[in-house]
Amino acid sequence: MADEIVFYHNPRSRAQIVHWMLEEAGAPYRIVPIDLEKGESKTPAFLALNPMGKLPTIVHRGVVVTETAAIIAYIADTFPAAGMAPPPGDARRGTYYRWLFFGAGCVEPALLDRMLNRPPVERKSAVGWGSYDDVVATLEKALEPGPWLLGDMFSAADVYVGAEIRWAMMFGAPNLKGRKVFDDYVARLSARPAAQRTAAG
Ligand SMILES: N[C@@H](CCC(=O)N[C@@H](CS)C(=O)NCC(=O)O)C(=O)O
Repeated sequence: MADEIVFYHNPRSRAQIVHWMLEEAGAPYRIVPIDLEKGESKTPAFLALNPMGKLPTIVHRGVVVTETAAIIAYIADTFPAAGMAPPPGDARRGTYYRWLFFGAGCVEPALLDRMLNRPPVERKSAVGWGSYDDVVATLEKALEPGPWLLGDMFSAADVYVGAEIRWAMMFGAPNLKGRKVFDDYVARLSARPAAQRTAAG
């Protein structure tokens, strides 16, 4: 297909989030499987696309996009009929950006602090994501009104931040599973047909 997105994928990676997003958006795509164990993300051909040698990576209309949050936002804007992002000029766009960037800049490093048992930093004021506990408390507050981060509007920010929360719960990160706000949010996310279609890879 002429306009299809070439999607370099491995289901046991952050690329899974992009797979879900592609399905939510109804975007045309073709999967190129990448075996990370076999070093397929470190070949000269792949490194020419993404010098980080990482997934997810997409190519669309001759342009390479990397970084999960950027890819998610790109798909939302490129396929606006899916209604996955408030359009520019809509006040909700501010809230949308807020949580998308919070996902990449705060949730991701805070989760990795916990999952990798990194020692807490001495001066959390100097660290952009503060602390794991502050990040979780902030998410809980954002999700309390529900059902989504933007209230009634489901958006690409839910795909990204929701996938992070779901992943963290699966790996036993503290203070998520068993808290009603997070349990209910993840149940709503998991019930989405696009999430179910891509759950197996
Ligand atoms: N900042 C990147 C991180 C991507 C990343 O770390 N991907 C992992 C898989 S989840 C990867 O490709 N690892 C293979 C490697 O580094 O060799 C993003 O947000 O997409």
